[in-house]
Amino acid sequence: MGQSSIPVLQRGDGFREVLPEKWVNMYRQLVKIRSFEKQVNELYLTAKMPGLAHLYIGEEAVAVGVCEALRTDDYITSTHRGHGHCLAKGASVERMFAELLGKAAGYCRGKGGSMHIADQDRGNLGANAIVGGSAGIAAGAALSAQMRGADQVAVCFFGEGALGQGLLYEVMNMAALWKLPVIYVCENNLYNEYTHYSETTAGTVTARPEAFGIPARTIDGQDVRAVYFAAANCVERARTGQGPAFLECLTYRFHGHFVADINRAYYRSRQEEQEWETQRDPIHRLASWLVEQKWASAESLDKIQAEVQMEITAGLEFALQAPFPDASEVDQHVYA
Ligand SMILES: Cc1ncc(C[n+]2csc(CCOP(=O)(O)OP(=O)(O)O)c2C)c(N)n1
Repeated sequence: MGQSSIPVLQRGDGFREVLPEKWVNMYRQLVKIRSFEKQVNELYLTAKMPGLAHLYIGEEAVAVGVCEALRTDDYITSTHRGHGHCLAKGASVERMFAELLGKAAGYCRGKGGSMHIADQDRGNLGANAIVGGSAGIAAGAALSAQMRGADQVAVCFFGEGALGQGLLYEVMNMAALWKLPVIYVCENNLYNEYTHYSETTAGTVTARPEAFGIPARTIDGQDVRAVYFAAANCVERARTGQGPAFLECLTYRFHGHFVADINRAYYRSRQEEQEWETQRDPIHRLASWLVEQKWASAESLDKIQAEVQMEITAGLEFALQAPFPDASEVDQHVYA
């Protein structure tokens, strides 16, 4: 298939079509993910959480922009850096903290932890510790929707590190051939663990889906407005039987690869980190825009921050007090 026959994804610049309340709600979602993740970091640093976690701080606009374009019954598949996807798809803070702390009230009865949270009531088919592993699950979910004649779509979130996994190309081929309603969202945060992606990735990211005839766009993943409109465009195509699409979202994780990756100087500079934190913070960007549009005041945004913090504190308190699963169920709900 030649380059010229690839359908073009629209730009979708009609910001004013979206009600102000929706943008304000997106602000709340961004703040919720940020506050949740800060608390997770704190739990790790104070040795209250077993295991580890990969923080999503800095990348929040990707999950929020995409999930705001979805319905509750649409599917997502997630990654090892999945808390943001979960929350953006509507997961409860209480049950997420409970899962991280190994409590029975957690999404997997405390037996999955950070990298295995799934929330099937909201279409979240789960985080995945296998880089690229969720690509097959997203294709399966999209195929099932197509076979049932449902108009659900499936979003496959993955980091640019997954571009090195063969499965992704196998399923993109099938998705293109069968016009599956799947949207590939590549969160390009520049680093595969501690290696810059330019050292692992030949050519461009978008040339890869385009080789299968899948329309692709590179967008600013720090701008929730750009993400939302691009995602809404892909969702509409997929829902109306026009097949898969691919978004490369340029983003950055403000923290380390995982919570213990504190000294990062050997693979990226403090100056680079500071530039992203000060100039490309998705929360600050949306806040400034909302104030500029007079759709929110600095005070009303502060109030949202305070409300979210209360929700996080209450969710954590619930999880700290919650019981562990009974020892008698140690071999239940697990597969080997
Ligand atoms: C199949 C597989 N290979 C290697 C790993 C170890 N690993 C965990 S995260 C990671 C890097 C992933 O980078 P990327 O996909 O860009 O996601 P990011 O961590 O940047 O969000 C690697 C290699 C793994 N979990 N799965």
